[in-house]
Amino acid sequence: MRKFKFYFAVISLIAIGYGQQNEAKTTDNTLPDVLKTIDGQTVNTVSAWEKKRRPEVLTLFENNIYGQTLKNYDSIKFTVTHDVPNAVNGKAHLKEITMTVWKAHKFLDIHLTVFTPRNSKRPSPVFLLINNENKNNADSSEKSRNDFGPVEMLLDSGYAIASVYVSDAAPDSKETYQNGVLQLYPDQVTADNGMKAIGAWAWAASRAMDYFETDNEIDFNKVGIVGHSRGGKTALWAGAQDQRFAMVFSSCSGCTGAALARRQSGETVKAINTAFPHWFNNNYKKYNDNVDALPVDQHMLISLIAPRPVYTTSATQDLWADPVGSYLSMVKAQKVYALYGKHSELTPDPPLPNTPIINSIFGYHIREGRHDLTAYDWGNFIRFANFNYFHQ
Ligand code: GTR
Repeated sequence: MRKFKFYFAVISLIAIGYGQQNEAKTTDNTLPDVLKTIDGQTVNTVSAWEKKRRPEVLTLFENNIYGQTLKNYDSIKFTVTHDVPNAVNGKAHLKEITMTVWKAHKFLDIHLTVFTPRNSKRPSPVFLLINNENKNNADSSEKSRNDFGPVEMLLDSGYAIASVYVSDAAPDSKETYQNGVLQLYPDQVTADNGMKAIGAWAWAASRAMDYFETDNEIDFNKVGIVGHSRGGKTALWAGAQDQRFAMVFSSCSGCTGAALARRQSGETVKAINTAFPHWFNNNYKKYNDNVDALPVDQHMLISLIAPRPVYTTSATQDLWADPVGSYLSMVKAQKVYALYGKHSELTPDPPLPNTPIINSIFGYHIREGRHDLTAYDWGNFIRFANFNYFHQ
């Protein structure tokens, strides 16, 4: 154990050194202007943003990073396979649902677990967790719950919690990621701007949204999407594409999540494309050694979520995910929110550790500790949701 701690300390110091060294290299960066159209016009109204620039930015992200967003399928069916009216010591109605999507005589099953508070008289707001870790997180077996999907904490705060397991949509492996959503869309596998695993996970989250629209225990106008790390990247992309998500919560999402790519602090585009070639489309690899040529940066991804609230988190020991860059992308997205008259409480520089920004359209904290999604993070998500849903 002691040996493990020693190695952990050494690795953390190397990571900190690496992060700081990278930081120094990249403080002076130029970002693409989110409000300047490809033909050089400046956007200064909501209407010009929504009609012209927003679709342009969305297409740039599809073509250069995450792949196409596919909405065409023949049918979708929801089957409740397990129904427990009295789960979690009587606090929850638990349903396990199989979402079956058909396209061109092929089908795919994606599993969704939903706990709704039993004592609520009205449809409940819900947090949809992109479960990219243990299959048992927020699952129906009461023994296996943990802080990654703290069912009881959410129920006690009046929220439902649902979770969709990413491997149903795309196994997280460069060899087998095609064995899911992409079986319905085989052309995507070879297209340079084709959907890959993160696109498939976001697609699955949108199918969960389709389900929420049919469940009268859920308030489908109050669906927040939550993800950690690769799930946090997915949550941002899902929220950017599918405007039915009312809020986005992105934990330690780092490179190609909330962090600005041009800072090259911590994980770089080249590093992520090398380690995880199945996450993003082929075109993204062209920027491995030329990140400045990207027509977008991640503040523009957050801008696509406007005017909906966004909360991102970082952790003090997680310099690989570039805490500063993850904060600055929200700061830089503020000008799109300002078009809608939405002003945030973000300060120009990030706040100190464990000092969350909650009562604002953009939320943020940097937590003491490591790369993780914890009860501390969830507690702040609940406070942020309460503020933006009920006290605004
Ligand atoms: C890291 C990776 C990140 C992040 C994370 C995760 O090793 O470099 O991009 O997504 O893993 O998902 O756990």
